[in-house]
Amino acid sequence: PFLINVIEHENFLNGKYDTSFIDTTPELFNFPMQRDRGTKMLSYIGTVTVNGFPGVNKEKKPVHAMPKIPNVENINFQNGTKQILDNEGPEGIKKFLSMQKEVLLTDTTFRDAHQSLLATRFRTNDLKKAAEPTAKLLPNLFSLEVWGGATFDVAYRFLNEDPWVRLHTIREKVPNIMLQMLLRASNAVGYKNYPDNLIEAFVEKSASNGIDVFRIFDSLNWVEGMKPAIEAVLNTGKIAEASICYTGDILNPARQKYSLDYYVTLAKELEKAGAHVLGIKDMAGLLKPQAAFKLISTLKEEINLPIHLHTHDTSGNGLYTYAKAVEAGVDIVDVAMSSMAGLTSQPSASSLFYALEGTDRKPKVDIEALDQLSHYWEGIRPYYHSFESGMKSPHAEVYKHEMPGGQYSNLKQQAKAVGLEDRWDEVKEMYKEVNRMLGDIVKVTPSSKIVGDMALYMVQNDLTEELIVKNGSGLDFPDSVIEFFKGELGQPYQGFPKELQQVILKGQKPLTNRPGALLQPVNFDELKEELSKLTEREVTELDVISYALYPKVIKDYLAKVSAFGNISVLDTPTFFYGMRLGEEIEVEIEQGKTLIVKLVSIGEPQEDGTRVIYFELNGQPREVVVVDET
Ligand code: 3PY
Ligand code: ZN
Repeated sequence: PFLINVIEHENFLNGKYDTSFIDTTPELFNFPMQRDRGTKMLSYIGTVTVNGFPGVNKEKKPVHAMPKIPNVENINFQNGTKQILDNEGPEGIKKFLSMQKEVLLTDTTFRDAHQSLLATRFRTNDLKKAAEPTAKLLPNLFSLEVWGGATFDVAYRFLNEDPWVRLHTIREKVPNIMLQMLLRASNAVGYKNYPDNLIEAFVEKSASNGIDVFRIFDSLNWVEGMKPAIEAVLNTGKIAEASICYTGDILNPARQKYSLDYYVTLAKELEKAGAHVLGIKDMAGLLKPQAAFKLISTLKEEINLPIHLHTHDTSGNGLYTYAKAVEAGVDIVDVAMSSMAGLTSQPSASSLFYALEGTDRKPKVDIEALDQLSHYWEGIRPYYHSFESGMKSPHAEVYKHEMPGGQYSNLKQQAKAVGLEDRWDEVKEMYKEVNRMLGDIVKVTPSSKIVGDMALYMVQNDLTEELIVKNGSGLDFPDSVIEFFKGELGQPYQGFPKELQQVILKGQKPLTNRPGALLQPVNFDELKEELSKLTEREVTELDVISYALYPKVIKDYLAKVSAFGNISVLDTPTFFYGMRLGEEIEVEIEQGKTLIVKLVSIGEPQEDGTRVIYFELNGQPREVVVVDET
């Protein structure tokens, strides 16, 4: 299948992406404002039926078996970590962790698992149905990772839904387990450094709208760059899980830039900065089992914080790494429900459960519950099959190129888009080479993108390091690479390679300070006024924060909302494929208000490029006109 996984694509990140039928057909928005919700929804269904959905294979709407939602009607919520945090604060959580002999689990199915396997495409409509069952069936989880990372902009950009609403929805259904998010420190949930006051406001609102645990990382492990985010989280009274990103190999004598000492020093700095929990974020899955044992046992001696380990199972060794980490005393590990685990995602919760049988660290979870939840996700996953990466088996090569799981398929798509599909092996080799040229940097969003962009650029232009140094003044380097060398993402460990920096910057002076401290603070009142002009609905503080982070994305999102209304209520197959002729669906547009929609027929294309689509809405005939983009 042809997959378009664009979120890391340069054009996309520069806002040059193609929102095809929406951007190129302004007449889509020429509807009278008073159009009712039903008609707006029919316009969406008609449009997607005729034109398809960006990135979804153009095929007949598949028929799926109904995913089985675990029935938890007769089960009560048990108190969990959320109550401990609310009653006793972060210190209460630390105390609780110190008393557990069993390893605790974070379920990543609602965030990283689908970010890593399905280009972050899970919709709130599917997530929300698993939220209450998860909360009731797995009350002993440490946390549910549900937000942050790429989920924020993908929700607006591709799913036409509001990530804040997702947070509220899940929070309402999960009163007993802490909700966790991934925060890219000064990059928040974006790809660049933002002004400090925006980071503060974003963290404050994330906390007051439901986030309990903030996993904070910097893409260069630059503690200076993490401090404002850590500070902001400490001010909310929630959990600051400051994280080390793991790269290299502490066991390899030839790769000692990132040595055991390096990580211990970093961990101590994070402890000093006020972290409640130390996160070890192994974003590419490079932490080998014996290295995990050594790292965790050393950190357990050197610092006085609970340790939360995150890995990706790309190499196939994830579970072995966890087993060794558990042996070394790790407090919490990240897992996904089986049907959403493995490969570039996290190791499976059920597999870990069985692997630890016979030890006193076996997690306190109900294996039947894990199975039931896994069956639900197994039923949901096929809805998103167009977004599968195509990786079918463990990929131990990751130890060589060190590409984060989420980047692998993206970069492959980018390579394909610029005609380098046949040279993919060269691109992987070049990725490794560029990492070396850049001085061996930590590679995780957004620093990983710099390495990827440069690798593609070099392969495409048949460049070597030598040619770059020789002919650099005449070369037009990728923007992300220039920004990196300018210091706009912060400072890499042991600094920039000076010669290459001079070549790339062509005389410009790099920053040595923290970029966020130099950026103009965001004027929220001004933005609110600006945003109010773009929408007829009332603008909230949350909208303003989103707008400050992603102005163009929010503008596009609001335009889609005014054309189509709230389409997050549609079931996922209808959302991606529209309807079959003669099909009838029910759409609950709000609690207790259901529309019955039947697609009666699709008119022939007219001279002006439109088609009339004939529906029945609650038994009454309705027509909508859509632009045929095919
Ligand atoms: C993100 O920043 O989205 C990540 O998941 C990095 O690993
Ligand atoms: Zn991850």
